[in-house]
Amino acid sequence: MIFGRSERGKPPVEPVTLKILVAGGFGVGKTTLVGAVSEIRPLRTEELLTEAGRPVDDTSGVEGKHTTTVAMDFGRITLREDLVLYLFGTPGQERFWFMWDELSEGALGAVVLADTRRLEDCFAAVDYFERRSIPFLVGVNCFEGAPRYPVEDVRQALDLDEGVPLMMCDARDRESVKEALIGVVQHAMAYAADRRQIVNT
Ligand SMILES: Nc1nc2c(ncn2[C@@H]2O[C@H](COP(=O)(O)OP(=O)(O)OP(=O)(O)O)[C@@H](O)[C@H]2O)c(=O)[nH]1
Ligand SMILES: [Mg+2]
Repeated sequence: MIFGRSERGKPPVEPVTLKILVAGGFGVGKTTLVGAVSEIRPLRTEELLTEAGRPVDDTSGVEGKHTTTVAMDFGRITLREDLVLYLFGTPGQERFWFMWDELSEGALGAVVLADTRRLEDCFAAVDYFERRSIPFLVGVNCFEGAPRYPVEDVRQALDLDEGVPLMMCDARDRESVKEALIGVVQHAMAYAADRRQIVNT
């Protein structure tokens, strides 16, 4: 780099940075998802699940889980040279939901993770983004041993609007997560374009 120019003579690109939320119910794999794709060491705010919390922390289905997010996860992924996503994982437990308003400030869109064994746990997140008109995509995190349903059935069970994309994913798999993130960005762009058209007509 000489005088701000790259060696090939092209001016350096200033990447567009977008903020994406990763939301959903307790233990659905939000922290796992951010960790799977982040190219920086993700910032985590995990606390141990304790005996005292047992009555309120329902770990059925994720018995191997020993910690929970109490504030947020933070990670970053460069999708293209000129497109960087900042990922903000929300805490799943209801008692930490006051963080969501703060985290959703300026967000372009969200991934709502769902677990087919506890689908109802993501209703609150779906509702949250619908109410605030924040575009979102539902990612069904395919845990081993969890029943698999056709996409259409899950969509119906969640009572999703037609325009909301839904896809199967694996929160531990970088490529799968990347695909979901690209899906959110595309959906959010299309959503913004639609809204502009409505405003202009
Ligand atoms: N088999 C399987 N296990 C997963 C998958 N995603 C997450 N896990 C496991 O499920 C547990 C829950 O993961 P977390 O990423 O902590 O969930 P979370 O949504 O961040 O949880 P909270 O922040 O407490 O709401 C962990 O023990 C993960 O190792 C998956 O796709 N498949
Ligand atoms: Mg978490």
